[in-house]
Amino acid sequence: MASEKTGLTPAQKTFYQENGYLVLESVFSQVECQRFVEHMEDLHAGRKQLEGFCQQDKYGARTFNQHLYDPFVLDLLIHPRLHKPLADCFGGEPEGIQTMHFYEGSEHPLHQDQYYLPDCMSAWMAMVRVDENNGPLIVQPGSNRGRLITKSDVPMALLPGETYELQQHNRYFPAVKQVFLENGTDAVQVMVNAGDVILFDGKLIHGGAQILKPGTRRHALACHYIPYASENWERDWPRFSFDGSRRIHYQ
Ligand SMILES: O=C(O)CCC(=O)C(=O)O
Repeated sequence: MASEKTGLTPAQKTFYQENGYLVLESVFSQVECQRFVEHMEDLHAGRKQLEGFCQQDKYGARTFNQHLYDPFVLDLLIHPRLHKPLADCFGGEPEGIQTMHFYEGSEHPLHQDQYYLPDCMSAWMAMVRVDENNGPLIVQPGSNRGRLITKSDVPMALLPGETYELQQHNRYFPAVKQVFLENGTDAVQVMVNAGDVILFDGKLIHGGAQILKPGTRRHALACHYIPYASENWERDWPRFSFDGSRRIHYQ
């Protein structure tokens, strides 16, 4: 298991910079993963009550920003074993800003997280084995060095009669697909074991791959971060430091 003192090796840093992602193996133990899965299943089944708990039926059953009301998830967002690897990727201090727990694969079309959260990167924590059966992450290696579609390219403002979902499907996802084609390289599926963490750059083109066995559980916690120094934050949610402190800081 990774230690709290371990940052990235020079080879890992180079891989991350070139490819835009990196798998850290066995960051969490099997016992830690199992405890988390049980927690999420207990909440899902109503065996455990937690004020604020709710699930969205969007890109597979998922929860959004659970760390704001669940200390279990907050502890993972700012877990000491992730501090140094994230700081190495950013080249500076990270702050946790968002979490999404996925009960199942998302089949989310290809996108770039920095469209939604400028300056961000992710630590995607697999709590069970994730492979082609339950819908792994699919990434285009090196697309972190290509073009980023921003809100200037595809405004978030809705057209008359348009929903957010239509804005995404008709205007945003096609724009990303265009960049994917321009980049001209293949996408790869990233298979990981329970306890592994995929670090990835917010410019990386990625999504949820096809699920071969629909209905299979795929517990994964996607945690998002921005550099502490980032002024590029326009939401009124708290930003969490790894020492547990939080601040409301936005433009
Ligand atoms: O977990 C997935 O299937 C997709 C996750 C994702 O796209 C994200 O975290 O931005």
